Amino acid sequence: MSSTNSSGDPAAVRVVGGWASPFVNRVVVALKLKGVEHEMLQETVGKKSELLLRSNPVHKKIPVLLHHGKPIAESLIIVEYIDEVWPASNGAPSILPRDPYGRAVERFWAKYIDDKIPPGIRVLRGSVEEDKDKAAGEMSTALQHLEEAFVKCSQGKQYFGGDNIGYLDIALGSFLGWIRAVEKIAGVELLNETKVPNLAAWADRFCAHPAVVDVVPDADRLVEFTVQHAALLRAVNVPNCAQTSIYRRLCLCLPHLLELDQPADVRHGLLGGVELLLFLGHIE
Ligand SMILES: N[C@@H](CCC(=O)N[C@@H](CS)C(=O)NCC(=O)O)C(=O)O
Repeated sequence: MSSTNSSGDPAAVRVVGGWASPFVNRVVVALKLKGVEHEMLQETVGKKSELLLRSNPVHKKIPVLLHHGKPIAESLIIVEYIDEVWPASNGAPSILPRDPYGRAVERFWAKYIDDKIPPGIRVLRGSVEEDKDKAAGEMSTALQHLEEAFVKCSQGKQYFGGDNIGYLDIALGSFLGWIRAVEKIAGVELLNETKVPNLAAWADRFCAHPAVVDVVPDADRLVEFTVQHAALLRAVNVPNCAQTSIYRRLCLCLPHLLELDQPADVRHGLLGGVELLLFLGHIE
């Protein structure tokens, strides 16, 4: 659960999310930028809540923003909604540019980011079985284009949005933890200071911003998350496993294993149990 100042009733704004999701982090950064008080409802990995299924019945994905109980899904749509409902005031910046052309340009690049970055991350973290070299090459090309976009949009200032974080900063910045994590997991260089110097310097500035620093997780935490998630998927992904007592035991430990507040030694202990079952051949 988290909250920031302003806007009165804490239940007025709730986010159905999860700490490791870059899409959720977009919403949280936007709310923090605007100083909007909100409540985080953390979903458990591997188990969708009734609230999520009810609030986003089409995609069943996080994030969902609940504003006075009304659900809004899709991270970029939510960010635009936040910008409209809480317009620039008292130091809270505007997220999208004011002029229609500027908005069109930023929406173009935000769509490009969503088309290119998440699929590459999925391959490089190993959740999709595809050619990793090809994925790394495609991500590097995308980052090269985004380096050029940064130079044009920022016009010599600190962020895509100029003097403050804007729409494209949020759209791309939410992936920075994962980009750095997959660099470690796959042993590739993506945000390379030689190839994309402006983007590399922007990435450090973005992650240090007060609206971001506690939101976008660091690479090591995401690497640990990836290892645990992969072990669980291996464990539960066996034919007829739902009939087995092992599966039932995994279902008991799975919701706890990846939770944010679980101490690392407890998570490691549970993971060790899963690995031992794998080793003993109870599950493949
Ligand atoms: N286009 C969506 C993507 C959301 C998304 O992929 N969320 C992931 C978590 S990072 C999710 O809920 N996955 C669960 C699933 O696919 O069933 C957005 O921008 O909000």
